[in-house]
Order: sequence, then structure tokens, then C-alpha cells
Amino acid sequence: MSQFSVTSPATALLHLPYLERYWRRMTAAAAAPDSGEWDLDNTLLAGLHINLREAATFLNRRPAPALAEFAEWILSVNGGSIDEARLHRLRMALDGQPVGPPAGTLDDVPGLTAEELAHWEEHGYVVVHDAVGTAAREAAAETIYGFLGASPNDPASWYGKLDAATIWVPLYRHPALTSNRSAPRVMRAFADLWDREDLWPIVDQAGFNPPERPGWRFPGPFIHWDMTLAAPHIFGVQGILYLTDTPAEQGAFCCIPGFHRRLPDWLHSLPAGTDPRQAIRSEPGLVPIAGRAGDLVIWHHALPHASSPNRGRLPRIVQYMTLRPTRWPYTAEWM
Ligand SMILES: O=C(O)CCC(=O)C(=O)O
Repeated sequence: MSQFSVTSPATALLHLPYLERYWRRMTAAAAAPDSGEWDLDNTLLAGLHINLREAATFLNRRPAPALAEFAEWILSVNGGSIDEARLHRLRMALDGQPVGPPAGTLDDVPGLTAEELAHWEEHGYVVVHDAVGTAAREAAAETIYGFLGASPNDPASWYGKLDAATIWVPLYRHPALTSNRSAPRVMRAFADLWDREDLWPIVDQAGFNPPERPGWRFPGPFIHWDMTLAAPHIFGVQGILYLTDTPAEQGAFCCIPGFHRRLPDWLHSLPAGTDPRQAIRSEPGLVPIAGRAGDLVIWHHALPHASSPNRGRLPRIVQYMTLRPTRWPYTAEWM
């Protein structure tokens, strides 16, 4: 009798390094202190094309899902299978082996210029022009309109499906959005800033911020940080891809340029007992960053930032994105 083994896709997933450890921690009855592996959580989920919050929601159910159920769910949200090249790269990375960029090589891809890097150092953000091509950003914008059941030519349709409390659009894995996350210019810009190529596109949402009108007021996000304010303030980046032209008044992304350089002093200058996340609301200097369709704004996560009310004629349509290396130092304490 010939010997052969058949490995089901779910079994292959179960052998992925770190998956079981992550599942065990997330399904534990009591919340564990920081595991020191939050970076690996991001890498695991990015490699599996899963959003961090989506995974937490699935695993926080009680009774907790079994490991095999988790693996089946991962496969099902990936359309039933994950291609072996993607799994192989993830396996290597989680095993501590060196890996290259998410796809292809970045050697011939134009990176950030000396001026752009100098702008980054000084202001803490950079606008990467033509980060994705015309067809790619048009496909992504069309996908977002389609998801919302809206149409660019019908303003009445822009407000229909929006939950009044948010401009986020929970669209995670549409191919038009997935491919933008690893577009060569996108990857190269993030690689230049991290100075590494072992990057993982985090699965983030899209955004739709229509013009304000009676019955629709901009719901935020108002000025905030997504990072901990506890020291040390470790390097990190966030990004937003404008899928359509975004003049300053059309709900553009806003930030306080240069704040990444003065964050520690600013924190020390606050009177005892002040909540920095409240205090930042009265800080001057928040400016809108306009951009053309296809521009990617990347900012240092120490910049306080916000979106803004759309006082233009057209919706602002975006894709949020960031790429992170397999492992990176981070500050575990949340403040
Ligand atoms: O949508 C925007 O312009 C702001 C994005 C933002 O606040 C965030 O990504 O944390």
C-alpha cells in the first residue's frame, strides 16, 4: 500500500508557529499581562489577512471557540484557502527566519527622495504621490461606494448606510483593497521609513466622510493618538490613502506637524493630574493635509491627528493602511 498523507488547509494552519499560543492567550478566562508578543499578534493576523479587532471579537465569545474552530474561521474569511507562498512566508517569519517584502522585490521601486525624508524628519509626515495607480484607486473607491450602496452621482445615497457614529467602513479583504496594501510604491515608502523590508500590511478599514448637511454632522475621529503615551516613545507609523482628490476643506486628514519631536517635553509641561488626551484638544497647530487621488499620507504615530468635517462638495474616500515589520520594540504600558 502506498504511503501518502493529505494535509487539510485547516491542519496546515494549526501547524503555523505561534497560532496556538495566540489563541490560548486570547481565549484565557482572565486577561493576561502583556505577553511581550504584541508585535507577533500583528504579524500573525496580517499574514492571515485578519483584522486585529475582528479576531478579538471572534475569540472573546464565550464559550470560547476551540483552536480548530479558529482555524476554520480563518480559512473561511480567506475564501476557503490561503495560498502556500503566503503561508510559507508567514511560517518563516513566525519561526524567526528572515523574510523579504510581502511581494516581489523593491529594488527597482522609487523610494522616498532626500527632500521627502527631510520633510519626514522635521514634520513627522510625508505625502507619497501616486502611491497606487489610477485603475487601482478607482477600483477601491468603486468598491467602497458599492459596499455602501451609494453612487458618486447621487448625493442622497451617500448617507444611507452610514452609521451616524462613524466614518469607518468595515471592508477588510476586498481584492481591490488588499492589493493596494502591497502596491510597490506603498511597500517601498514604508520600507524606507522602517529601514526594513520584512513588512506586513495590517488589515485595516476603509473610510467614507461625506459633506456635512442637516442630519449628518462629522462624528470624528477628533484629535487623538492611537499609541500609548507612556515612555519610551517608540517609532511607529500610520497611513491613509486618498482614493479621490482631497482638498483641505473636503474632510482631509489633519495633524500637528512636528509634534513627534516635542511630545516628551509637552507631556512634562502638563500640570500634574492633567489627562494628555484631553489637553491635546486645546493645542493649536492642527492642519489639514490635502492630497490628490492616489496620494498616501504616512505619519509618525506620535503626531496628534484627526479627520475633519467635510465642507466640500464630494465625499472623502480613503483606505487606512500601515505596514509593520515582523518584530519591533514597543512600549507595553498603556497611558
Ligand atoms: O480619517 C482620518 O483622516 C483620520 C484617521 C485617524 O484618525 C486614524 O487613522 O487614527
